[in-house]
Amino acid sequence: MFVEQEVRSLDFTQSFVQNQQQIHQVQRKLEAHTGSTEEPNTSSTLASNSTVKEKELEKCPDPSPLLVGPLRVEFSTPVSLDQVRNENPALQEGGRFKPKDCVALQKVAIIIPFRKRDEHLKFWLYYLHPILQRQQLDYGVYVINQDGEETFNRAKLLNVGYAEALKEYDYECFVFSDVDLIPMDDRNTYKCFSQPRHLSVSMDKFGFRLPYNQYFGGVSSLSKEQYLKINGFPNNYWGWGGEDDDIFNRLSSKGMSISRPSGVIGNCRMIRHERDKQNDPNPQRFDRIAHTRETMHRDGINSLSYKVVRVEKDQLFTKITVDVGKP
Ligand SMILES: [Mn+2]
Repeated sequence: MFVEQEVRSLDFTQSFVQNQQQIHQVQRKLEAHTGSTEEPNTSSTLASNSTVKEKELEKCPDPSPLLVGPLRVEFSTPVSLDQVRNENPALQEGGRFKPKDCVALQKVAIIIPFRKRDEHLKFWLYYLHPILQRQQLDYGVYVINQDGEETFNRAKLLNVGYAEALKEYDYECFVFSDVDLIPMDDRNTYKCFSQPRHLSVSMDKFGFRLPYNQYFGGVSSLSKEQYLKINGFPNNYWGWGGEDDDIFNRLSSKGMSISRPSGVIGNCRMIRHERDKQNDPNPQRFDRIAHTRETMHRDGINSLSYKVVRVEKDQLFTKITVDVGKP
């Protein structure tokens, strides 16, 4: 069972200012380690080099000493991709990073279901890349873009992200994040725990509380083992809602419980937006949720089918455009 340390009461204004200074120090440290091009950017060379290095390097300390705590998060000033690229020079093609001085505790694929939310994605990249680097994770960012104009299918896109990320690298942990959710504290580590983790526990949208105890939406993490134990996620939730409750049902039917960060560590902000087109509430969701236990063994990663339309590699992310079919 996971027990998080109690959070001290903090003077937020003061700690923000302090944090900004610390962040700049950390950023300089990260930059000091880049600039060399000794490693050609091919996956086979990277893999063999890192095997040699990992024998010499020690494991990164847990928690990371680079963490600064509460963060200021706001969306009034737009950010550009070039700005984010310039501010994160340690990133490798495809939105990949691993710490240079120690072996990351986990290899984490971050999966973002996506369609026409470029403005949100910029904020996500702007805030998350520095946080994930300070958390000293060996990570990659995968934006899974649903092609076409059919009804949105969040959970199927998450399954696609799991499958596609594993084709690239030996990830052991998967963080599934909505594109519009930003953590307000970098101690909320985007990694996996002994139980499935719900990371977006106190969203501003819900008055910084859980909307209900079984809520598993927003941002969550599952180890590869936890994910396979539940046969991944459902592929047949078209439109808004229900798929997160289905995932919760899968987890609880397999005897797992939900781990969550405590106190202010779980605070996060959602970027305000109107409801997307082709993502109306799914009227079938209640009926589907009621039958998760019967359907989960035939509907999941074992029944996943899709077509990759396009793969784009940016310094900040790997964008995979997929045809997931229609209801
Ligand atoms: Mn939203």
